[in-house]
Amino acid sequence: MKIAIVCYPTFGGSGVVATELGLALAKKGHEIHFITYKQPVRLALLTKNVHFHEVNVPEYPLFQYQPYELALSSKLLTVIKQHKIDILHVHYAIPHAYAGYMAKKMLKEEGIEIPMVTTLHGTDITLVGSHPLYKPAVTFSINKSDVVTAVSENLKQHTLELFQVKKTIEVIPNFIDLQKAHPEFTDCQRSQMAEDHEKIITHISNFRKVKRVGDVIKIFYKIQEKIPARMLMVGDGPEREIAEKLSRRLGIEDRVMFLGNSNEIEKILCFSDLFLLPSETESFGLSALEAMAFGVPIISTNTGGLPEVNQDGVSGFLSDVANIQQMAENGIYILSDPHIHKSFKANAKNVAAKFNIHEIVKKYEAVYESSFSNLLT
Ligand code: GMT
Repeated sequence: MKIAIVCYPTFGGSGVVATELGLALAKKGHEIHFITYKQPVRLALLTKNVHFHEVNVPEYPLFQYQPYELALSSKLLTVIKQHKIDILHVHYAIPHAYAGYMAKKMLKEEGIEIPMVTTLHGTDITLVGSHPLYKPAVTFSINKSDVVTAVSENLKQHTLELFQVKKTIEVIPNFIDLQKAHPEFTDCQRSQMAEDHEKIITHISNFRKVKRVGDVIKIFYKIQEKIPARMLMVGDGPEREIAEKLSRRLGIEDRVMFLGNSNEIEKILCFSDLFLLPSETESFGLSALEAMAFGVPIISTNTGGLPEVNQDGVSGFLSDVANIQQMAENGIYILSDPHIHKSFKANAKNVAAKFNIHEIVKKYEAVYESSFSNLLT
């Protein structure tokens, strides 16, 4: 199949999922066309089956806001026609599903019908999409998609509660390429980050408010009182400065390293002993799944789709949002006994294996097939 994928090219989870899915589909022989404003961060190589089309929005002094949706829908029209694309798969409803629908309408005028699959990722529903300013357009775009998927059961339920959705929403969870977390991966360089007797605790996110990075620092503060440890803060965003200030205020700045955005997530997870994700909400928690695939136990909150990923008492522990004390105690429990740590590490890997990319890609292929019949009815 020839598939056009629209996504955000940045470090966010939805862009990562879209890119990894496209690459996996390309490996299976599908022809993939990524259409977005910048080459996606995880898209290192363009090959025979992987193409990238950049959406340029020309500056014009009249526009206070550059009309990205307009440029995107025009680009979609051009690419779909030129490359005879079979399926349009948009990740993140805003504004991709909206622009996709416009492209579909324009194409129909020219006698071309193409199904649109919309994948909802979370913040497009929970944080942004439900705002009264966007809600009518988001509802419309969801209902005009030929197939709608959500990355967790929780996100599906949330979408049905928040929007008047007339479509069936199919749950296709996010996934992990277990090959990338293979056991013979030896390039860990743990010694660069910590002494042998110290544990390495990691947090990876976009440092937005919803991630509660202040809680990460507070949890780490309590853990390092009991266990020698270092904290790796990976990513960047608006709350980074607050977290940096807090670690200085708590006097642990020499134990907390802010690494910024990284393309070396695999290396970092390879030497991590524990992963903290105390988010306010999380439709899925892809970073937790990535950590689990490397055998890193997870201390997370129990909101959103997190319980579908992190199994309480198995791959890690779940706590109520802001329950810093309990999250710290759970972290200490896992790290303080090598046998317990080992068993949580093995469990984390086993749970992650359920999200094997090969199985999930098959589900998307089935969705693509079904989208043709949806279009015909
Ligand atoms: O919050 C983020 O990390 C970014 C955001 C995005 O849109 O990329 O992530 C959302 O989609 C990810 C991929 O499906 C999910 O793993 C994240 O849980 C979800 N974030 C939230 O729901 C807050």
